[in-house]
Amino acid sequence: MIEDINCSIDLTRDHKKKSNSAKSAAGQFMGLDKAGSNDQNERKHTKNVRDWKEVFDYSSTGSLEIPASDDPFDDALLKKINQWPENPPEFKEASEEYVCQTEKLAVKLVELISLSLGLGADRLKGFFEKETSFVRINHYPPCPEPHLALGVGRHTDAGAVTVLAQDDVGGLEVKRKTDGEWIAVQPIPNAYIINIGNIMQIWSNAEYESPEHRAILNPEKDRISIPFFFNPAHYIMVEPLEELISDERPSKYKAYNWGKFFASRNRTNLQKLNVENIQIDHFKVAG
Ligand SMILES: O=C(O)CCC(=O)C(=O)O
Repeated sequence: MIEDINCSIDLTRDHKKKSNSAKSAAGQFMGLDKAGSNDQNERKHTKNVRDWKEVFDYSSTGSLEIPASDDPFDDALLKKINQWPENPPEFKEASEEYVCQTEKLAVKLVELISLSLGLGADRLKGFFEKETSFVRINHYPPCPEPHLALGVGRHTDAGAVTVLAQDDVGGLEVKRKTDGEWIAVQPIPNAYIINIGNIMQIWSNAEYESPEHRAILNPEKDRISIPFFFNPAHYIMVEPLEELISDERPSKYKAYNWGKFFASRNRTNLQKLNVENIQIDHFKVAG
């Protein structure tokens, strides 16, 4: 898949124009989002800082149904439909096959995590019935001043679990909790990196923890990484599972609506708001 994507970077250039014009017309498509745009709506941010990358997103089910805004009083939903470039012609089929297989792995992982928490394998299955999962193909162009920018700024993944493929260039770093050092995650051929996301941290009442990570840049080489974000339905209220709450281990988090959280993370006017994007710490129970 990574090799195929590398060959496709240039071939998808013509897709950018179509993708971007469709998005600005209707605001309801997935597809390409680029690093070099001056358009506020085309920018990807992490923690209110511009990322040095371009991305191609597609959902595992053909479309994503998510809240239109993070306003809690706004019930409107937005359906974002997958968009595909005409070239290379096999890109759509290969990408759909990729997400189909990756999703099977994610389902298995969630079952195993559930068992590890002393719950039934299917305990979490229902949350994913109208899932909002998607694949993101990250392309990090070479950066002439890599120490002045980041491919993706430090963040934890918002969803349940992430299955991440990366090429052999390297750049992913994970923060070591004990001393705050950034540790390089060396690429291993044909191996995935599995990230626990915020939702799993909360469902497990902090038995699992989502690691902070970021992607640094290379001065000479392009880099590709492909996370699959396994996310529940937008209407799910995320809160610790009742089986994991006890007098000895009270609930550590307040409930929140996943769709609204997702919409908030994805809002594009962070610079105007002058705030960092929302973190799960906002939902931590005090004490
Ligand atoms: O490029 C990477 O290795 C990490 C990507 C990532 O963390 C993300 O897209 O959220």
